[in-house]
Amino acid sequence: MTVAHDNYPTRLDHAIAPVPRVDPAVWGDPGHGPLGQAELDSYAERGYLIRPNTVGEQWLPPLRQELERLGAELDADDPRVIREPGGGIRSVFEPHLLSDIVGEVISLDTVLPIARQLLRSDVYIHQARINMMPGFTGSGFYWHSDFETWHAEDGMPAIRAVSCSIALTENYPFNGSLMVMPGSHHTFYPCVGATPEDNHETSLVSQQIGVPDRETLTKAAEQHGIDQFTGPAGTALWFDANLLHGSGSNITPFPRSNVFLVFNSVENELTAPFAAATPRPEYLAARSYQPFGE
Ligand code: 6CS
Ligand code: FE
Repeated sequence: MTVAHDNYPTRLDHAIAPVPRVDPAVWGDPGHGPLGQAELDSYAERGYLIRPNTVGEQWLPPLRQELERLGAELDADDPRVIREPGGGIRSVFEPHLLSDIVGEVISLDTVLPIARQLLRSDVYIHQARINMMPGFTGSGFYWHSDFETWHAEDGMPAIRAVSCSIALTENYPFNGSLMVMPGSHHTFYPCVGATPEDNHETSLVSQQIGVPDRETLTKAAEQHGIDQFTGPAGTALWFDANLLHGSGSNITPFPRSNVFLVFNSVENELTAPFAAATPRPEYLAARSYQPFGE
């Protein structure tokens, strides 16, 4: 059996130097979708792109009502519902399968064509979630690369996935808005520490494994700086799977609720985990999917 070569070693027993990214940051060109050359160049360089009005005003009240409904209707012990230690809901996974309207957002002209263009292929939802970041109790997300987890624990071979985070409430500078290190996606930061069994049962609240050490984060922040994603509800932040990002806690009364749609290329389907004994559940990492119609 051929073992896929691992370009991105991580969860090691000793530290190794950062690894230059092997995969392109952008796979398509202006002829493949709605983004022009300038936007593609900016995304390739910085690892993210902000697109205002991705969902129009008319979508927001029904989407917010769906958040309320999902929070109220899902069983308390449903594993797709992650709760905040201080109370309230932190995340709901698979919202696109639980809510028709969230599912419809995926196929909007302002969403699906951009994912296909950036990844230059048909795409499927690797993971979708609503991060509620509730007022007063929203605890943050420590610095990490999503791809590091998706590679180590889900078996994602290449960096050919993109997240589309759509603000459902105003993302202010002060209510736990997403911070990114622009350009950090060009480097893969191997992490030290083996993946514990059933790691996702704790990592979705507080990620301890698969996060770069402070020296690495300090160098990355000094090299790249830190940008903050703020904007009105309806705005989308597209960001590369390997971009270092995180968010602070939210002690304001104003929730920062975003829906995250993670698109993976159909050319980049999951294999066996590269650094975990067993794959994570389907609601975190889809292994069966329906391609989207044209
Ligand atoms: O483990 C994951 O897949 C999730 N963890 C974080 C902190 N971001 C990406 C994703 O939601
Ligand atoms: Fe993340």
